[in-house]
Amino acid sequence: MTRPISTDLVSEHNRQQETALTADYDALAAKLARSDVDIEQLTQAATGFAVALPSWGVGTGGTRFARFPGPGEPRTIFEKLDDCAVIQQLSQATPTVSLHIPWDRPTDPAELKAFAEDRGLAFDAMNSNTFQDQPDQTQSYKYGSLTHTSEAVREQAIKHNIEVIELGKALGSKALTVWVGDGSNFPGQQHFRNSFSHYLDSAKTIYNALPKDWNMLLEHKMFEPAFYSTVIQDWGSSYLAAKETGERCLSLVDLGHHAPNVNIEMIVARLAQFGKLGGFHFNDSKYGDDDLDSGSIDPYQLFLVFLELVDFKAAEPSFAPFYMLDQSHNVTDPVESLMYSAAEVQRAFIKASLVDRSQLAQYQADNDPLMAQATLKAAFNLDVEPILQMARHRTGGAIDPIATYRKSGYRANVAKQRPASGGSGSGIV
Ligand code: PSV
Ligand code: MN
Repeated sequence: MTRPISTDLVSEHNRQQETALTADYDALAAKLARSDVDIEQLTQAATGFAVALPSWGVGTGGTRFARFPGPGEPRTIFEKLDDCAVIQQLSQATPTVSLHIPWDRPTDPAELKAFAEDRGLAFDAMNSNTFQDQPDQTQSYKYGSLTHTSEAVREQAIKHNIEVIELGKALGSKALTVWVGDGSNFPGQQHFRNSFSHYLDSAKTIYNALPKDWNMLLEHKMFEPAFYSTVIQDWGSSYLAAKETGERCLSLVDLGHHAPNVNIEMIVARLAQFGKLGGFHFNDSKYGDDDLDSGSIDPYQLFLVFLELVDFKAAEPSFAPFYMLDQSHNVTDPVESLMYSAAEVQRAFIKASLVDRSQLAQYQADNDPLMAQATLKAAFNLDVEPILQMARHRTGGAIDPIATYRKSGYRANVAKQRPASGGSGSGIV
């Protein structure tokens, strides 16, 4: 297997931190044992935890005002996978990559699959893109795609989604994520019911092309690029569409795609309860779809989302939503941001797993709000870093991924091989 970072360097770095880690881990184990919690079970849970990397997240992002390219940005899907391999090697929490087509369209899927496998990577959900026009297409998505008033445009968008499924089959993916920017900028511009009906028809046609062991994930988003109305703007529309489309069609929650102050964890609980929660795009935000690093603004919200996920998984052991990061790294090294973010998501999961459920249930039954929330806080306030560090250490990752990455000089090395990608124009990701 190709290891982008010298394993000697990783071992050396880990050796320097081993004594401190053992002391911290033992102290945490003793503390947890006093509450009858076995630290080893949590470390195993952390080891089994995985969140997919967005292929588009390893390049520097931008806003609609500007993009400030970083050094050594990946230029091809192969270089993107090289960066993903670094993230996986050091963090051990990101064994899969979510591709975006046509941005990542491979000329030879078998070659790409082998390239990924050689780096310890596999492919997660495939993303279609009908929110941009491509040079080779005949119809424009300016006024929509799957919901367009013109049948020819809808057909083109459906065909693209089916092509993405075919590519995904060759790559070993098991899901298609559909996000459309379709909507309107003016009251009266679009007939709400007709555009939703078009969406349902298009979604069903795509669903019919889905392999039996695949899921179709519908991603809602309140606004942008459409600023008055969006066809799949909220979890209600997403739920309705998923329910109409078919059993394996589920909703995907991107944490940045809701109105400010919306109770996202409750949306998660609702979708789960009715069997329609299919996946996540993790990120964080302060204002809108900011695509900031997971857990950087509101780690408590992330914890509360995982509280619902852990609770539902305990009730329904077969529950296995797709976890993906979807972030835009405008001012950081994307490799560092993704390693850090993966650990933040993993941390939220471990803290949620720590919550004393029977105690919480008792406080809920007794209508004791103060102690109910204190039960959550007891888990949230606990520093579980030694568990994450130990999980990485035992699986060949880095106890401190960021420090090890910086020491490796990876970014400076690839900067020599990858000339700066042109321009500082605006850039969505
Ligand atoms: C839309 O804002 C979105 O969250 C969708 O997941 C897209 O696939 C992705 O961002 C594109 O950057
Ligand atoms: Mn997203």
